[in-house]
Amino acid sequence: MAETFAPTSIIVTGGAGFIGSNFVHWVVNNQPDVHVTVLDALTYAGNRENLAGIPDDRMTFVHGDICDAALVDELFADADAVVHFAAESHNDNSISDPAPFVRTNIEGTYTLLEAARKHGVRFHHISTDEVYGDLALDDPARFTEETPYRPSSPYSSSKASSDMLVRAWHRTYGLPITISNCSNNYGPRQHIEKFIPRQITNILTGIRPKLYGDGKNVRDWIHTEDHSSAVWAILTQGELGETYLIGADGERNNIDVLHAILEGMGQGPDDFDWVRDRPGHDRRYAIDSSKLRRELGWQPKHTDFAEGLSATIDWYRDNEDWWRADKEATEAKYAAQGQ
Ligand code: NAD
Ligand code: TDX
Repeated sequence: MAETFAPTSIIVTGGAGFIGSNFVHWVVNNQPDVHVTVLDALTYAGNRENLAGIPDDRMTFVHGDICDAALVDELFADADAVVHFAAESHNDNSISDPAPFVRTNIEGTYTLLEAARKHGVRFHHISTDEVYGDLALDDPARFTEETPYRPSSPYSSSKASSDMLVRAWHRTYGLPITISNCSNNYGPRQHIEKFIPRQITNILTGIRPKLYGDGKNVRDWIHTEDHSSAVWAILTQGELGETYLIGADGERNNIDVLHAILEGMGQGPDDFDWVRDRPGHDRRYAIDSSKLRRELGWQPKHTDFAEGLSATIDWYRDNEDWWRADKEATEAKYAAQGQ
């Protein structure tokens, strides 16, 4: 399908994080005419190294906060579009301290929307399937663009709030926006607080993996590179004001994913600990991405989960320098929560 919007200068917020950095690499590798300005506060989750190797003439890195209205205003004066990834992204952190989630996810999105409105910048908002709450394990349904919002955690309710703001700025002010809600991402450079890299790096450091509750919670896994290609398709071909769900038919329960990690790393199937469940733990997420596939012709490439997981395990094994310094503090935080 032909692209209907061809930006040459985009701002990527949160571009030093897991998914944002993957998107920046994807654009640099696939879109030679596009210059990227990354705006990232380099919180505990941001890492400048995630953007290593990108030539200076393709990317400008700005170390700053999306809540800094003066800085955001200055950057938006020269941009065609913003792709907004920056967020506090971890559910467990939102339960122990919701304050930064309200600030970054809601106030930060508001700050960006106001600058976009002033300068006429197109706005693609990155959101999550968690805004739809959860599904029962035996429910044949999957989330669609029509599913009502029913978020469970401080994290998902702050993301739902930001989605509402983006919609309102379109309806009221005519801001050119699109929104995508994606399922659970995996791949290289994901922070080791998250499920898959936490278990891989536990095994690499001699710590037993930790499974919450009964382990039957289902997540719908997608490789982060497929998320990036979908975001580009929506930014350039999506209809203004529309929401697109992104998913790759990757439903799996946590115990099956953990067993795949244990097997792939030479451990026995019982070599893990059951730990305290997450309060309010969503049972199942499942995405129906047929609108995105039908209307924009998008397809995931990484459809073999075993292969993607094995490459992810190799990446953490080969890049211990990237995660080692964070491991002790991350596990100390979990231990204090009984997890
Ligand atoms: P991440 O935590 O790895 O990265 C977040 C990035 O945002 C970091 O680089 C951090 O420094 C930056 N940041 C945080 N607060 C900021 C602020 N106030 N100003 C500027 N920068 C700030 O997150 P991720 O997993 O890459 O998620 C990126 C986006 O994708 C988020 O909006 C998240 O809600 C969404 N999402 C994530 C998943 C997933 O599985 N991880 C799935 C669907 C949607
Ligand atoms: O040690 C663990 N043990 C465990 O059983 C951890 C860290 C998690 N879990 C479970 C909880 C979830 O059922 O694994 C599942 C995945 O957990 P997370 O990696 O924390 O992801 P989740 O809460 O599903 O949210 C993720 O997907 C949607 C991202 O972190 C969000 O940013 C995104 O919006």
